[in-house]
Amino acid sequence: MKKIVIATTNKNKKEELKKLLTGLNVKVLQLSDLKIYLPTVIEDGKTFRQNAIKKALTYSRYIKEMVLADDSGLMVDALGGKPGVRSSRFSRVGAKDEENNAKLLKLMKNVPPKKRQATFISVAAVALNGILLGTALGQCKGTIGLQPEGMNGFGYDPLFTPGGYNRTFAQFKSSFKNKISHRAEALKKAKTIIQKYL
Ligand code: ITT
Repeated sequence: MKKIVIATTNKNKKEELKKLLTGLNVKVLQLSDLKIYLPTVIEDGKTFRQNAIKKALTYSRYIKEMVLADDSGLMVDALGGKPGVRSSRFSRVGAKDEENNAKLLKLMKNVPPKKRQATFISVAAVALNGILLGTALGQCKGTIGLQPEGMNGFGYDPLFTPGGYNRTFAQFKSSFKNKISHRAEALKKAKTIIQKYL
């Protein structure tokens, strides 16, 4: 059976990606399964796509199996698209999710409920032996709440209510988030790319 490596250092993303890959006839590995040297990838791209490609290509030069990377984040309309590619380090490098959420709420303190639209973005990139096989974009539109709600998920999930629903991602079960999320949409397309090389 062919193998694919989920190239992320974020354990929550890893769990979601693993579930979203089900159905493919492939053995899923994570970076910690590989007993090899792996470099730290500096995410200095201006777009999610640039960062996703950089992660997939960099890791795939060290890993012999196919590599799947994800670059993702939240774009808030009232903040001109911030935190964007800086989502994981919005308040500081190495910030905890709670710190990033607190910064977001502070910046949005005077933004009324009707103007709190935001979009979660995920770009998946697939690479093999230093060659990019493809990228896939997923988006999920919603709104930012006035306070964190819910205990599930990670990152900005307690603040994000997907359009058409009245609960945050953190209040839904992961199985439901994995049906409607930005990452679900990106992975559905990425699976078509992966399938061609199995
Ligand atoms: P890797 O680069 O190793 O994959 P990372 O956590 O640095 O791990 P990103 O650079 O893609 O990954 O940053 C993603 C950040 O965007 C993440 O830390 C969250 O703050 C936010 N984010 C992305 N997807 C999310 C989701 O589904 N729910 C909540 N927050 C999310």
